[in-house]
Amino acid sequence: ERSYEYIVVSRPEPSVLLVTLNRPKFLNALSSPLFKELNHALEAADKDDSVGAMVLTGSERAFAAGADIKEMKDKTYWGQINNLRKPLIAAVSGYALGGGCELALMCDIILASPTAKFGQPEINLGVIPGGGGSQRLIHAIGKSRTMELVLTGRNISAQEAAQWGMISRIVGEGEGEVVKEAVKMAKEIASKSQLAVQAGKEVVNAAYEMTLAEGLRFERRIFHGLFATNDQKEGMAAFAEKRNANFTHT
Ligand code: CO8
Repeated sequence: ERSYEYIVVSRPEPSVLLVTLNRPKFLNALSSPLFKELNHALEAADKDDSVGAMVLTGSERAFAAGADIKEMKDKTYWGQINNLRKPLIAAVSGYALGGGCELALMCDIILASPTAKFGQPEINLGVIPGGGGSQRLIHAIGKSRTMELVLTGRNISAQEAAQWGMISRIVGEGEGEVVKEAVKMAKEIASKSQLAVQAGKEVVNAAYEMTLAEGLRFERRIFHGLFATNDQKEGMAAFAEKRNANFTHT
């Protein structure tokens, strides 16, 4: 355990880790020290058997307004979030711009409050997205809309992001609603077989890297592999016996 300066880590449920970005004065601009702490906390939770799923959020005003423009030097620390085996849910309120939008896109599921604003304003700084935005947006919202965001730097509302399929859905009105909903979802995910959850995440993500034929073979192989687990036997027995499954994650 260590204490953090730029993030707040809590356990709103025994099985859920909540990470709150905490540089409110700078709209959670993603500095290297912040990113180091974020990576440290997420990696520790990924290894912690008591954590089933994670939620990442910011403040009401900003999820994150981008990489720290005033710093912008060593940016080699983004990759690690992609290596997490456990699901990470983004709960977005306010600005998710530039690196903040890219950080949300690195998460497995995005929930947003009605105040959320997404965008890739790098073009206004004389650069382009550098944290995967151009590539991940293509998968999420298609070419024309990605081009529009990347080339004009315009922000889109939560409403547009939902219509465009970039986020799962818009949650509630009240302050903190989106975090509550994300924690609820994380708790539900954490109640499943963690072997199946991690397998599900792995095969969905494989679609980014593989052809359809390769992806179908990969899915089939992982699916068959799960039949060697106790959780598969328990899950199917519980269904037949009309009771809740008691997964042991083995
Ligand atoms: N970096 C550093 N500081 C920031 C950032 C940022 N991205 N965003 C806001 N801040 C600071 C402001 O400078 C201000 O600080 P101060 O009080 O010392 O002046 C404070 O936060 C509050 O911000 P504002 O006063 O500007 O608040 P407003 O409500 O007026 O405006 C905006 C909010 C519209 C969000 C505005 O702050 C803004 O435009 N921010 C910058 C958005 C942006 O351009 N983001 C993209 C950054 S580039 C990037 O993310 C590239 C990622 C590359 C990843 C590479 C990986 C390898």
